[in-house]
Amino acid sequence: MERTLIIFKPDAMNRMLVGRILTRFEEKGLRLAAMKMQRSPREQVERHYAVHKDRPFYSALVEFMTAGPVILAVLEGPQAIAVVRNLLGATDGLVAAAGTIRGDFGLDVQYNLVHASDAPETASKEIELFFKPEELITWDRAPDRWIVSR
Ligand code: IDP
Ligand code: MG
Repeated sequence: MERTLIIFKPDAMNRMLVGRILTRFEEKGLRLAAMKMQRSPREQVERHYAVHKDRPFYSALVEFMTAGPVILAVLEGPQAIAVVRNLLGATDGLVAAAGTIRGDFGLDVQYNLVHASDAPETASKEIELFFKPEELITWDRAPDRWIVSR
């Protein structure tokens, strides 16, 4: 089992796509371990995207991610990090494959709807940045025995 952090970005919130996108994750079989809505403090967004601080799009990205409330969630499942990245598709909605979330719902490289962790080390750092340990919930979900056989 792996956990990954996802953020419904302000464009997904304002375009009222959160429910439809969350449904994709649920339909895949991924299980929520945490979820909350917040206005992200600028400093937290800057830490989250620190790896991009020298890129030309960094300040616009921080502006975007603080332009309105977001929904944060932790999803879990086998290889959840790669599974969720595959569901999202390429960063740029213009080139993301049809059938992926970004490919189906977006046309933009910045406004690409959802963030998802890209590796185990970043996932645990990001979960720690946005959630307190007691906000993470381990639970038995009724259909799980029909979703994962191993
Ligand atoms: P990812 O979200 O697919 O991992 P990253 O390369 O890590 O993509 O970039 C982080 C975020 O920065 C993207 O999700 C997107 O919102 C924004 N971004 C990435 N590349 C560009 C760009 O070339 N122009 C404007 N914004 C960008
Ligand atoms: Mg990234």
